[in-house]
Amino acid sequence: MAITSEQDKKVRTADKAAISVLNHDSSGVETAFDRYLKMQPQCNFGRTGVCCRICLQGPCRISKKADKGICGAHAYTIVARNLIRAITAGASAHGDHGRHIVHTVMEMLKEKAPAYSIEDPQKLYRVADRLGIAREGKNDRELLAEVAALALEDFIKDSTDPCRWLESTVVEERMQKLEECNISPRSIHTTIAETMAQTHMGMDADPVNLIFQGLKMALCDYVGMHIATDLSDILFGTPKPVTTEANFGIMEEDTVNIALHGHNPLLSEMIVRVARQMSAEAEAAGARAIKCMGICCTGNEVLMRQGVPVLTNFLSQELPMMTGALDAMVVDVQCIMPGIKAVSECFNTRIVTTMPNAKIPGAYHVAFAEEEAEAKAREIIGLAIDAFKERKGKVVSIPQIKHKVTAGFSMEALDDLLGAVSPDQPFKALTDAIDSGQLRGVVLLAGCNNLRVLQDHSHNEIIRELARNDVFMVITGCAAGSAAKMGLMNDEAVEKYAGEGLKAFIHKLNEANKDKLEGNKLPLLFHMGSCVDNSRAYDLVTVLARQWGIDSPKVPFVASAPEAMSEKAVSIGSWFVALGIPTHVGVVPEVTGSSLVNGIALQIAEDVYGGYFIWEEDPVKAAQKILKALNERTWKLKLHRQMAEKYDTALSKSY
Ligand code: BF8
Ligand code: SF4
Repeated sequence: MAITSEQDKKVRTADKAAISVLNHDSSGVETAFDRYLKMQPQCNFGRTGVCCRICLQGPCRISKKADKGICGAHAYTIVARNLIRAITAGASAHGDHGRHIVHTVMEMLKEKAPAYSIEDPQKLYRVADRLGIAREGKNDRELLAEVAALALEDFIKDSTDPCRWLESTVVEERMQKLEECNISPRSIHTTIAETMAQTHMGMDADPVNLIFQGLKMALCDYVGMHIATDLSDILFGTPKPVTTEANFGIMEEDTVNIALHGHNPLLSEMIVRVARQMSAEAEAAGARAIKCMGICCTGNEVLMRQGVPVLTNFLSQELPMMTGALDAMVVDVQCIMPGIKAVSECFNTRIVTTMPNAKIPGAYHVAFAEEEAEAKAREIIGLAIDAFKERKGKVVSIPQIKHKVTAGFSMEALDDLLGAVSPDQPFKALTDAIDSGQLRGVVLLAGCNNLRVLQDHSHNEIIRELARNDVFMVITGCAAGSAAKMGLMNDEAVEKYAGEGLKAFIHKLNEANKDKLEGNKLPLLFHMGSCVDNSRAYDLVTVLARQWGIDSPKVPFVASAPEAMSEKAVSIGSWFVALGIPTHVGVVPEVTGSSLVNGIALQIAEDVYGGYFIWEEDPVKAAQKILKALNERTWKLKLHRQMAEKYDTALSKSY
């Protein structure tokens, strides 16, 4: 979207509630929207990946004047090294998240974390079966101990056996491919050490070797997030459809408003639970109730399991405070702007950090501890109630914008819904719809916001265009926050935006599941959760591949991160590519300084893995490219099936 006026330049968002806050704020408080403008122009060496700061002789910047670094490193080495260090940081973040949950499970099994329990034994059985753990004669705790021990092995083992969470969740042909290319990782922590060593000054200068290591690292990202998803479901329940609301209008003047922000459900689940028990304390302070609401991926976690409303997504995380109505923002890890502290000072919001590795100077810090999780949650809610007491009676300005949201579509929930149409093979309902041309394929919308593009605009344009073209869409992360805020993640959006095929498909599911949905109807986009739950999205690829009897690069599935921002997004995109999926990124990553590395991402990756990147910032053109990628795959699949039928042979394995 063209930025035409000075005001538009400052307000780089398509979210009406965010615009309203930015336009009406007279406090002069600085937000990311201002800081982005102050940061212009940004350095093109960094932007294209050709700045090396790996040793103390640097920074070395590749230019017409200097075509190599001081040590002789070419642009391709520098770009590849920077890229795979970003992947390593992303995989470390997801790995750390997953390992924290493994640790909590182990503490729980030692009776040291009394607030946690096995909420979903059925999920435990499914995970144990998938990992090949015999269940006979074992109770749930013994079984969980074995699952957790295997999870820990995927973090630390030194043997070259495949990671169990990789091997057990991808089709056999994909695993063979990863082994053949020597990118099947030993374990998460070993691979982090390998990659950091390989990218040290004076180590690997071969860009192809570096990129292969980067893909191995990215697969560790996948393993870490899959472990996080599985164990979170076991501890807190596997998501089922829930309906609630999203955007700033969910805040109320007379409730204690608490935003839960970050990624890890370990504390936020406790806060939601304890908030439900503390209504008397809130009423004593003059509040009608305590209202929890989510930001970023912690928001997704409590949305899909507890029906907690969505406040906002990444880029507008500072703005809810500027309404004057937010009493506390509780943060755990990742994607937390340090800028929230300065904003909070002007608006009486308590910023509460909780994790030892994500503190903000001057903020309240309540150290999270598994053994006293409920007491910590109580302490934090107490801080929010104190803030409410100080705020009571003061003017607040809450934009009255909110939309209905239906979320919580885990693979289990999809299996259940599709099973109402096709009981013996639930996902055949989806493959049949694609085979018949009713649906064009499946797209995952994922990823962040990024000030390089107008907030939420690309997400929304792409979603509408794909809906119009009958694409079945799943969604995670801040893309989901965007769709929720803008009124796209509900049944009304089906009627407004879906093409005839998609509409008919969703109507059929509604009809078949009438009793289960209890008056609710299915949304335009199927919310699978937080960013770690991109593991669920890839489980969908695997299930579809198995249903068709093909390897993943033949599945008409595309991933798209229209407003990617974080190193985690770089990592996720890279494993999607290695696992055979075309992946659109709407903000060109820092690789264009090497035509060789850029060429690997855009083209050569496809020859080797079947997946490849698509860089496209224009959302309309991006939607066209995504549709083209889906069409190529449905066409090829159809042709191969026709040939197999005609000559009575097995379906071609090639892609
Ligand atoms: O892990 S989508 S801005 S919140 S990185 Fe961060 Fe990006 Fe949001 Fe979730 Ni994912
Ligand atoms: Fe420069 Fe080489 Fe050092 Fe990088 S590793 S900063 S290119 S001398």
